[in-house]
Amino acid sequence: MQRIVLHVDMDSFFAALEELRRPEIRGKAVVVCVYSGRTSDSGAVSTANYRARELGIKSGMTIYSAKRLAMDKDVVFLPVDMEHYRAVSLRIMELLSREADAVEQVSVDEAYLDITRRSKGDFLTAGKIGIKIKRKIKEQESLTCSVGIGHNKFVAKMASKRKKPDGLTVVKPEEVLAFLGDLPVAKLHGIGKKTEEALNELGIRTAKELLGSRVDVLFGVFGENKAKMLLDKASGIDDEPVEQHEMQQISRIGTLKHDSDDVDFVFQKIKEISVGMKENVEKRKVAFRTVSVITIDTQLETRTRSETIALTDDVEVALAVGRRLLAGFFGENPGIALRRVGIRVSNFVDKKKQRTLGDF
Ligand code: TTP
Ligand code: MG
Repeated sequence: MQRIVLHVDMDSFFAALEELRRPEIRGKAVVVCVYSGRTSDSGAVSTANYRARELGIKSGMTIYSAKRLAMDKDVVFLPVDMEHYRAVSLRIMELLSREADAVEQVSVDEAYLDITRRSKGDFLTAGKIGIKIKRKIKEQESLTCSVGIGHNKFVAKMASKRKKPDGLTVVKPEEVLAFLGDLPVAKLHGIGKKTEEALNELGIRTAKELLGSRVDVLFGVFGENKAKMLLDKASGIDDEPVEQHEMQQISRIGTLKHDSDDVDFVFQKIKEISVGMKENVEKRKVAFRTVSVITIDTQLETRTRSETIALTDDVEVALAVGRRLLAGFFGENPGIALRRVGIRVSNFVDKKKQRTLGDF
């Protein structure tokens, strides 16, 4: 059957999440930053929304440079909140795993899905799966993403980059050469700055020129392995399988019926959502060492409290620790009401590979 891979990449992920939970900044240029703390403006831009990108602001630049570009304009600068982004990312990855034969998460906002069986190797069906995934993410999280579909990971990745934000690009095997042909070599995923410069020195600027170049010259400059890799990229060849890595944590998050600062009421919710977690812990046959409680307050600020315990596979133990952590949270944050709450177990040991838990 024709292999089909789908690549999903969320649009301006961290900035989109900030806009979502702060209605007052929606529609403005938003820049999310990692502040190093040295001076008030030292650090780097993590991401910028599309509005801010129009001003030339982008990932990786210094906050100082971004502020210069933002001068006199209405631009919102915010610090990163990784805990919040990871919580949403987890939900998206769970959603994706229901839509694929296998999912390989490659970053907080990006994943490859093997959809060969689901699409029966048919690109029209694959395109419909792409539309469905975009709709589900929109419905569940109010977020847009860009999707690329191809016969391997490399083509799928290149396709998702083609139209952003909110794009869907399907590239059939017979279209690959035309699709890649005019792209500058630096746009081919995996070709870095140094390689680009070396290729440019040989007069090679596009994928098509790379394919048309003299193989002996490429071998001479780059060595056989790398030269072959470059030619594979220019022609869209990639045999890497979509590799599903088991997640190193299991968690559940739920929304309270009403905002609350009552330990018993909130804990009841944790108990409720732990049922799904227990099933997963049993299915995966894992034992864990760390229990965390995730709290999201009415201002949508996310905090995590964790405790490391003796190795166990008993979710009841996790619940007892969770209750203690929750009580600790309310003790230290009097008057703060919660909107959502979550529980997580992590720091796994695979029981299948261990003889007895008593070994620990
Ligand atoms: P990307 O997917 O590269 O960027 P993006 O989602 O913000 O924008 P788009 O995909 O629409 O082009 O990265 C995902 C997140 O990772 C991004 O929101 C912030 C973070 N990130 C950094 O912290 N530093 C970086 O240099 C990059 C590239 C991303
Ligand atoms: Mg992205």
